Amino acid sequence: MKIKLFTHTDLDGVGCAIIAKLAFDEVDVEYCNYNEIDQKVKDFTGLMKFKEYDKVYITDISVSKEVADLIEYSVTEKKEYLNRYQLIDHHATAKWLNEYRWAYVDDMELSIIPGEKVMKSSGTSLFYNYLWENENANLPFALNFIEKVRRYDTWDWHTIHNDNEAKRLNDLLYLIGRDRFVQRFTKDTSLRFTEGEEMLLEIEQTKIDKYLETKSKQMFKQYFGDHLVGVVFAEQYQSQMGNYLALNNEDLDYVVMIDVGNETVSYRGIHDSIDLGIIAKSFGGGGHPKASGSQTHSNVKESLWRTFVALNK
Ligand SMILES: [Mn+2]
Repeated sequence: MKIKLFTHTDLDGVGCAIIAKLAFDEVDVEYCNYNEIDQKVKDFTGLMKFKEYDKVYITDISVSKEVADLIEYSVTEKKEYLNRYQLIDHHATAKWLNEYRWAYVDDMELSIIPGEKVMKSSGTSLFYNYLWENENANLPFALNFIEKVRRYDTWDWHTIHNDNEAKRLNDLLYLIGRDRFVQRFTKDTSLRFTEGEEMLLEIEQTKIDKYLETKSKQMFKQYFGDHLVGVVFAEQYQSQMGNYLALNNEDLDYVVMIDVGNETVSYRGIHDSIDLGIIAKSFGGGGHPKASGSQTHSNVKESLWRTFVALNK
């Protein structure tokens, strides 16, 4: 089977790439950010590139209504294309896509923990279970790897399990890079870190601790509507930082991390009463109630410069 995979760039999206490579012989992976996915899938579909593949998967990320309609229109042209696309996502903000027969979006799934019925889902776990049930794929047993990815992505590692291994798995991805990470876990899905990996992780943790401390000092507090928001400019470790800052500043409703260089904004919170998925959506982004993201405007860098010049005149 020749597979095309559009997947997200984070650990959960990369986890989907690993699952695809475990399940199929030939996989063309395209990693996409929220701001790229629509254009990439649109071009691919518009140029009828799906004809070159047995199956096209879109995992851990979703497409706009316009692109969804384009897919729908393209696959109904011929009967053989009807099942060519499959989108699998776990972001609650994408649930509306379930009206398309090729989309499967669920933010919850059956729990692997005895006594608990449901748990938050992840792209990787939904994709693995989907392939297991629907594609008869020859998948190895990778439950531990999948569960660590899920725990990291849903932040369950922190809020429920206190599972540092899940966090270290994510650290390792950014330390060794996407391609090496995919290669490493396609070969061996076990989480026994090698001596070299252990050392990298240890050095990294020292760096992270220092960075969080610095950013904590740089953060400023601002009202946005009724909410008191902590704002920080940061280019790294947004997930850990958001959680760290939210936990250490109980007066804050949530934390906003702006990465000017990459033109991204991350929202993190710990309060049940605030849905950051909705707040990010109002800025053209999306995500979960306690962790979401959007893009900055592409002229933010220039406006910062202009403001700086104006203020110093
Ligand atoms: Mn995910």
